[in-house]
Amino acid sequence: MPKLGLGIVLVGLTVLTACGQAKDPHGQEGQHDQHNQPHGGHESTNTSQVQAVWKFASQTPESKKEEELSIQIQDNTGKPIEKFEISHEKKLHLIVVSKDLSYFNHIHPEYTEKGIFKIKTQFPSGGDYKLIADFIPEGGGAKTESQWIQVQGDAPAQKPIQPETNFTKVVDGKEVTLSLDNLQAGKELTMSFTIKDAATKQPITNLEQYLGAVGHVVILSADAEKYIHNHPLEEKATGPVAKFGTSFPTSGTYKIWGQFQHQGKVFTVPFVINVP
Ligand SMILES: [Cu+2]
Repeated sequence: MPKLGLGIVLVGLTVLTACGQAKDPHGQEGQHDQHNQPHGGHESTNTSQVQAVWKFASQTPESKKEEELSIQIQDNTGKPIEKFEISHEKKLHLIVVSKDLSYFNHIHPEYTEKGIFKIKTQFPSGGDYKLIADFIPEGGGAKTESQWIQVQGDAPAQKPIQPETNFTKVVDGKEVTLSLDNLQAGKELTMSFTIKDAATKQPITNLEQYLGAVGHVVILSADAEKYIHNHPLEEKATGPVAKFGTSFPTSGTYKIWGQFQHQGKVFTVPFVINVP
């Protein structure tokens, strides 16, 4: 089959509400950096409305193969947006999740030119994935653009997304406990991760900066439609506790991934919770 250079072309248009907050095409609020980033506002520049054009270099992405993804950020007239603010050390953050949220990846496509970011990545198996790009056009507010894609290859049975019964777990030799005060939809709350050495049970007090903060948290609703990205209340904390302010828009099941760095290695700890 001849390759025409373009793989699949997918366009997601950001729709703005009256108050300027970005909404994704499914009508959910694109929440981002709730406590420290401005919303889009009523801007006269055309960065107030953006769209992303998602392409794979190959005809169709396949699992277990290196696939090159390009994401072009455009204004609503299709003109490339070429200048971006650096947010947490990067111009664009990309979250990749499988439909059942069992797979999570947080990667950073590199800016090339003409509004295009590129990255090579691998998908562990076939099936549906959601790609979520998080960025700030220069002079504009934080934006979130997302796209569902289909990856060819053997697809394992989907795993049910089940709320945890135990909020302490061990990942990469760290014992991590999640606690949430005031857990209720629509309420501001504090989410705390307490991190110990799993072997010695000693609190870890020398967490390192990861992308300019003690940790990063990404939250998705079970259907992957509601996306929340939080940064710590105290960015320069070093452990054993990392606190994040957040709010869940509706009741239901959510998956939370906390990412931290210790002794040069990043570890990711997932928790599934039920929000009343
Ligand atoms: Cu990132």
